[in-house]
Amino acid sequence: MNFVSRGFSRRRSVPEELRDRLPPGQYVERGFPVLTAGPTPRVDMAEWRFRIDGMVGQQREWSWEEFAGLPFEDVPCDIHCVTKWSKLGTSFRGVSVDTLLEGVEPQGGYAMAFAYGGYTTNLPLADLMGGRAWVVTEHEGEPLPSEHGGPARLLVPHLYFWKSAKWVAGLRVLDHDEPGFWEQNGYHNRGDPWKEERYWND
Ligand SMILES: Nc1nc2c(c(=O)[nH]1)N[C@H]1C(S)=C(S)[C@@H](COP(=O)(O)O)O[C@H]1N2
Ligand SMILES: [Mo]
Repeated sequence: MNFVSRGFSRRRSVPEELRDRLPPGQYVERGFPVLTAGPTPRVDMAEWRFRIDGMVGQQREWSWEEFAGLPFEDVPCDIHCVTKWSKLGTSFRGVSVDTLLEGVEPQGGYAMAFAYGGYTTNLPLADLMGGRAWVVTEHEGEPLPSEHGGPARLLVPHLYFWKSAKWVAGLRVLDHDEPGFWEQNGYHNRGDPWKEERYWND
């Protein structure tokens, strides 16, 4: 009775207590791979800004010093890359997008995250709210390394990791949905790892 697939045996090597945290088709990665389309942009801290603009009642912008004065929280989470690795039980520290949206008065239901270096990714505003998205500056107690998006990256752990824009520079609120960089290049528009929303036809 040799009907157990190889994929299944790989899955069985996951410790019992973590098994129900691994979405379908993913494997556990203990390191932290770097995946970037293009070079790592150099971001000068004196020039760094995080901005919320677009269809808003009130545009907001923070310098690094201003941002550092916002309420930070620890974010223990699992992250899932569309290339099939998942990193379970990691942690970041940052400011929740709910906090950043206070007083902004969004006039649309969508957002485009934009980054130093030109990367973009689109999300419904709902996926950025409700304590599910952060702009993080630390990983596991250390400043976020530049190859992982430092000084600051978006973190949206309930969606595939391409939605977590590294070197994030802001959020543009839109009244319609528009595909970002990977969403124009074959990746799924939303990217829920539990539904295996990897590519256009998933
Ligand atoms: N600015 C920017 N953000 C990005 C990317 C990128 O190329 N540029 N790649 C995305 C993809 S596809 C993944 S899987 C993760 C990888 O993050 P990591 O390098 O910290 O593992 O970042 C996402 N955010
Ligand atoms: Mo990715």
